[in-house]
Amino acid sequence: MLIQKPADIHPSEITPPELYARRREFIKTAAILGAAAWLPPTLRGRIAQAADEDLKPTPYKDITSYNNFYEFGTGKTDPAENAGSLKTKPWTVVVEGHCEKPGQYALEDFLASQQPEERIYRLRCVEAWSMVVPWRGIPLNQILPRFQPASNAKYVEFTTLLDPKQMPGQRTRILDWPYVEGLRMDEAMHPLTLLATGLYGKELPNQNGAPLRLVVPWKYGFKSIKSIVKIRFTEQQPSTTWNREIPSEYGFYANVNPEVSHPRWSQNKERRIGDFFRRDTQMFNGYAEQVAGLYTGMDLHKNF
Ligand SMILES: Nc1nc2c(c(=O)[nH]1)N[C@H]1C(S)=C(S)[C@@H](COP(=O)(O)O)O[C@H]1N2
Ligand SMILES: [Mo]
Repeated sequence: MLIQKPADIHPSEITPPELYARRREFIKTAAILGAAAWLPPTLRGRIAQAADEDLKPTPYKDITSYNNFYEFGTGKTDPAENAGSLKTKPWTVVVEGHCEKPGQYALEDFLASQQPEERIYRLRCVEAWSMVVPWRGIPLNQILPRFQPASNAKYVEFTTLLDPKQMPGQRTRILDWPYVEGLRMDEAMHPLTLLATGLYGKELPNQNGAPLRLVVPWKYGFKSIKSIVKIRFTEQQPSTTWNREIPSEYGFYANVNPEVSHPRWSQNKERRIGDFFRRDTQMFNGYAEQVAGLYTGMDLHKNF
């Protein structure tokens, strides 16, 4: 696939990274610098720069104009052009499956007026491009317990709105609509897993999955399902859109893994939108320290 020529970055579009950077990232940078203290100043400077660069938010313009949202077309600029007409208010989320409190919830009730957090995450697409997004969202583990999942709820399935009138892509058969994704319960409950309601401190633009979109930063972007209308607790592993479409290429787990190639291309490098050179892809997209434990004892070549 083609990578667009990076757009010019206007200083006015750059929100100071420190507004969004999490404390943990500061600590990480501090740790890296601490460890680098004995290095010659020039090299130390370069390492500091690398740590900052790694989480420097991609410009708002790029995050909101270079998208994957097949419900609005398969081109990268289609969602920004076509998603404007999606009606996101009012919005209802259906909760069903193995839980004590199933039902239809108005979005506000579903979120239970919880205070969203601002978090900067890397987003790595399976097509080997990446960006850094300052999300606004609520950790999924603050939402799911309210529905009291049963002990046999082993997985969570997420479904996107099905409405061919509003979503022109659904009038074609490029995918088996509606878009469905899923997580194992422990992945869904991991503190990094977010239900995003915004980015750059603003409401989520439609092309980025308004009004509610999943963000699982250690997995390939296709797990981050957009415009969610249904959450279902299941006992069996859900059948997910891309896995159903091409099982040899897209696994259920879809953890970012530079050691496991896609059948048609390597996954060990990525191009950050706006960069010229490619950079190394990190295990679990750089979140190994936090999430590797979820997969101990699993063969990640088989469970790709
Ligand atoms: N409903 C739905 N969700 C989706 C997609 C889609 O086509 N439909 N594309 C996925 C893919 S492949 C990626 S890389 C990310 C892109 O998110 P972004 O456009 O906000 O960068 O959304 C994911 N979520
Ligand atoms: Mo993707």
